[in-house]
Amino acid sequence: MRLSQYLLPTLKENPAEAQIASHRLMLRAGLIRQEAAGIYAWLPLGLRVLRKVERIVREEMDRAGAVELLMPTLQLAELWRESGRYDAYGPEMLRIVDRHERELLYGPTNEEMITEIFRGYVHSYRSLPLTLYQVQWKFRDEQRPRFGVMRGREFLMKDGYSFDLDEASARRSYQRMFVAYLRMFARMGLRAIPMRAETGPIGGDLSHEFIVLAQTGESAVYCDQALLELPVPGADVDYGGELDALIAPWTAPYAATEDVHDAARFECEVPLERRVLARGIEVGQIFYYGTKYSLPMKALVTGPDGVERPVHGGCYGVGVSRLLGAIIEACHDEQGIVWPEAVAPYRVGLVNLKVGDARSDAACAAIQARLAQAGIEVLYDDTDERAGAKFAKMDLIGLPWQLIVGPRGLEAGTVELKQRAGGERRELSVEAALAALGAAP
Ligand code: 5CA
Repeated sequence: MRLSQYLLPTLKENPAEAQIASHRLMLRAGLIRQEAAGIYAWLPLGLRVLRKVERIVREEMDRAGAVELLMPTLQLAELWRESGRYDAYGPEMLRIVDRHERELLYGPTNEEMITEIFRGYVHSYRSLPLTLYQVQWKFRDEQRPRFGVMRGREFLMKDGYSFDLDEASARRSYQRMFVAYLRMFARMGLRAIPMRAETGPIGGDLSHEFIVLAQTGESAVYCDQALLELPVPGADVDYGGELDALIAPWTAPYAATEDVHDAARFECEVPLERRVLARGIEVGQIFYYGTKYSLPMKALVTGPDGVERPVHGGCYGVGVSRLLGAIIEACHDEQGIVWPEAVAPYRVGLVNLKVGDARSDAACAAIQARLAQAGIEVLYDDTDERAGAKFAKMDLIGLPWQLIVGPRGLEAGTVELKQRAGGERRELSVEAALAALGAAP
């Protein structure tokens, strides 16, 4: 992609309304634009990151055996009256009336709708367990939308829902999601720690929040240092097998958000030198809620004994748009964002220091073609800005690699390869630079 034909509205100054680094950098790097309080347009560069995060989420959900579908953003109020949540949900729910005076709402979550879909098709234990998920926009009319995409009103969520015949089987579905979550956040370059949590308006008796430690996090959290060092399960995890042994090291050490924190237990169980008192960002939450929705909504399945019973459910949320904020909080420096490779909008930024110089233009065009051939995503700065501005912009948008090409270097037969993380620079021949990026001849 050529920058001269792109939309990348970067800002030199810090926007006054942004209080935390990720919000500042998302606005400055031209990733998002605020359209209303807590409502954002995703600009081209931001959308690319959002798509990469979504992709990792999908890959790990699919690996764990979940099946994707897509539900509408608008739902009938009737459906929520069945579960009793229409009135209970309060002012966070955006309520809408259509031209036929029918009451609708913009979904803040989808337990009711997925239960309605499930009961329409599934009636036997033979079809269980079943875990369905979607990646869809949600709306919650938060009283204080803030910190950009961290607490938005419209936000992108991955919401998954499991259906099982009994509690024991439902707990296994919960465990599969638990492991999938450990993997997906690690792949994005984050360490997310599962912490016991309250269930709130979703309901149920078992819940974990997945928390990324960050000074700017919204909640205070308490945990054992051991959780910061545990290895994350590999891609070869057997989701069909027993997951107890894999999960135990993550659930045994103390970890709790402030809502459920027990200071006496914390001090008794965790030696002083291993106590972590920090703030955290909740990037996901999982719940087992049993028959909370299947009972009132009559989602019944027949067991092997021929007896009908309400299906056992759990739900599994990931804050997909919030994750961009969390990743930036964890991965930035004074100059800007430092994207982990797995979610970077482009892998390489190609900088032409002298656009209009025939030799530089030709070298850049050839490099761009070679990178494209090797399937490496490249953003080519072919604008006529001065070098200093180009360098600052590349550092701000945080692509993992910068390939800097100018007449002086070409004269000597070299280009410069800079790694954004750490800032290491190397003068290399074009071929060596391409090889270093994985684009061998
Ligand atoms: N029904 C369940 C999960 S399927 C649910 O709604 N869970 S939740 O309320 O915990 O939301 C799931 C995730 O969405 C949260 O962990 C958080 O990462 C993200 N999220 C929640 N509210 C917001 C918001 N206002 N802005 C951005 N992300 C949010």
